[in-house]
Amino acid sequence: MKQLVRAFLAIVVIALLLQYVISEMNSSEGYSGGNTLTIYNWGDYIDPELITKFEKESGIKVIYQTFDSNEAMMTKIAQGGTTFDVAVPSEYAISKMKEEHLLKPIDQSKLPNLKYINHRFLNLSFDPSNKYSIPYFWGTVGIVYNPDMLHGKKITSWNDLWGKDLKNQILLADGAREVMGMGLNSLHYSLNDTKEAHLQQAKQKLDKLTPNVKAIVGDEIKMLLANEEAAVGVVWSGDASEIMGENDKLDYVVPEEGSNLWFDNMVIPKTANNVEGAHKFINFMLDPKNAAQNAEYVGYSTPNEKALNYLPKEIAEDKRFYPDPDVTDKLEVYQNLGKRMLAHYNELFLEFKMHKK
Ligand code: N2P
Repeated sequence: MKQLVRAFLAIVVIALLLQYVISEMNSSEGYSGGNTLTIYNWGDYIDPELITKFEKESGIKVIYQTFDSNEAMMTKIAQGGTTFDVAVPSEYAISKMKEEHLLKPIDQSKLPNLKYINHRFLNLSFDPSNKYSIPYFWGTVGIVYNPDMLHGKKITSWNDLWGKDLKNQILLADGAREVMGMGLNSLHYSLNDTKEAHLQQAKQKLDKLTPNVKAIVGDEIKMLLANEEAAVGVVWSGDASEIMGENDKLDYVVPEEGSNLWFDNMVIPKTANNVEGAHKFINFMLDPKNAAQNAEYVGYSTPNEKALNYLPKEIAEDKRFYPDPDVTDKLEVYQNLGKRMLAHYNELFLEFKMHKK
């Protein structure tokens, strides 16, 4: 009898343990349901205090996960097995996700704070009428550099980066579109070019940059540049603004050959479990005070017109990070080049990375 009781207890313990392990696995894989909300965002892209504030205000528990490229994020969502409620892709990725039926429509009647978004950031071609996406941050791609480390040299163009004086001095953001875009733009081609000959030329040109490239890195690029581990970085504007907050010797320039203008928007993936909570969170992030707090914390530019009133003047009026429409009109937004061409861009970028190693 004793043995039977022991065996029974052992089974109960094992069953409980299994249940615990499964629930842990689910939560780490973006499981949400009940009163939880799973958010999938870029690394270093939110003030953690805002998550706590949202949890307190809404009574919803947030599970927060990060990604470091649109490609990684899309693969994960397309694979299934996750239940992300909110994600933050960039424009070409939003267009691709729409095409692949990976997004749920957004109910704008649940977003009273949408009125604070500047019209310049609404109804853009990747999502006319904002049926699937709501602005979060925007910016450019450019060069952050340390004139002191370059003996006072000013950088103004992509082609400056190929100079012999920059040996082992450049850090590149780890993005396929960004690096390929730099190669294409440096040859005065569009960063949405699809001609094979142009792409090959861009790849060859990038390979020639290799001696000057110290590393291709993720979010640590900010710390490395602020600590003067390298003199030059190819970065998203918001990262530049954060780095310059740490080290005031640095400057940021959008190269004269042209560059990228990008938009990161909040979306509700098809796999969402808590659509109601997702709308609450999106509306919370659209609140001008929250949007300003977020922009000040992460260094990126807010599309929220009213939030600008809550930002320190030196941030809101810095034209390097809040360029006027006549400047941004000259930049290019990444187009959704189609599944095959996007995969080809990735391949070329990976080959460049291998060449670098
Ligand atoms: C934040 C990265 C922002 C990406 N770490 C810009 N699309």
